[in-house]
Amino acid sequence: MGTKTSRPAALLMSILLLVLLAGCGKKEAETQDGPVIGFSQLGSESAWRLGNTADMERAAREHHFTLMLENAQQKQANQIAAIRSFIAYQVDVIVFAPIVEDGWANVLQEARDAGIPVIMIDRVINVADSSLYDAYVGPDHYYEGVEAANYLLKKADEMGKDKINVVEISGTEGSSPMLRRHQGFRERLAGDGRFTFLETVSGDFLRSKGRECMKTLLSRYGDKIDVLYSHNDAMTLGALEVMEEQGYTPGKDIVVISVDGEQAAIDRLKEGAINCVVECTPLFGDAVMDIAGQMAAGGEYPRNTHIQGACFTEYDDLDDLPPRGY
Ligand code: GYE
Repeated sequence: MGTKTSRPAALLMSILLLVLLAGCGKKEAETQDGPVIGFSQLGSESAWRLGNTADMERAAREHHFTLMLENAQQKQANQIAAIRSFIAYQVDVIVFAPIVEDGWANVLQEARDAGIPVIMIDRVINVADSSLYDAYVGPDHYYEGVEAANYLLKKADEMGKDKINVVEISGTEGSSPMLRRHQGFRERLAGDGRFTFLETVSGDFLRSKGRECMKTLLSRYGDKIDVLYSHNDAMTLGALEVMEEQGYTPGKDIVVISVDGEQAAIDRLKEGAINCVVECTPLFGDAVMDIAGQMAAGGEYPRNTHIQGACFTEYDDLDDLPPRGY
């Protein structure tokens, strides 16, 4: 794969560099030795995302790989441009976290035509030919929705009501966590007559929009709301502020279910303001770099690596939970 310096030649150059740098420490030589990874990160919308970016940078450093990082600031067009620049640069491996599911076929075909392997991380895409990407590393967002519903089923038994009104603040429109967290939740609860789904509004995974969404939902439904299901902690934290400003006690007046597991949300879960946080860890940089290393070396690697999360609820003892790291 690739039109760059051949492996033996690269190896020889590295050895020469190592010999030359032996007297002044070999760290620099090592960092130049590994493959070049072009990484298109989708944005910086949440603590989850910042944690993911930082973990990818750490893992690349520790693997002695060179990471070219482009932040798309929440725009698919920027991601496509970044991937094209990685192709022009002839990186060894392309990694991307797709902001939405649709619209990737052309640029992935270009990467394939250039002979550059592609690792999709975090979110998934909707493409007719799934061989257009070579590997996936990330969570299973459908299962996260199911986990959220599993908690709610238990809570509903405890509540003992025969009518429970649910509102939902969803993530970025057309993104796989938004679509799958919704779908998994709804499918798991389907057929249980206790639940009424009042409305789903999109908060784009942003804390500020989580605030706005909660304001809208409270103005429309007020005291009728029994449960908030929010697709990420950032939006949940914004929504909690609004509930408190309006005199509600989150966790009691309104059952709050969130996804991610960032430190701030776990703190509010321990206080009782959130009832359940489905964990979705962003700390999978090592798995990505291991696969990238194998790809660059022409070795074997798994096509799908699913990162399994836990589910933290008000029923668990969380005293010994280590610091979250994001
Ligand atoms: O839940 C959210 C972030 O794609 C899993 O994106 C990720 C989601 C995560 O903005 O906080």
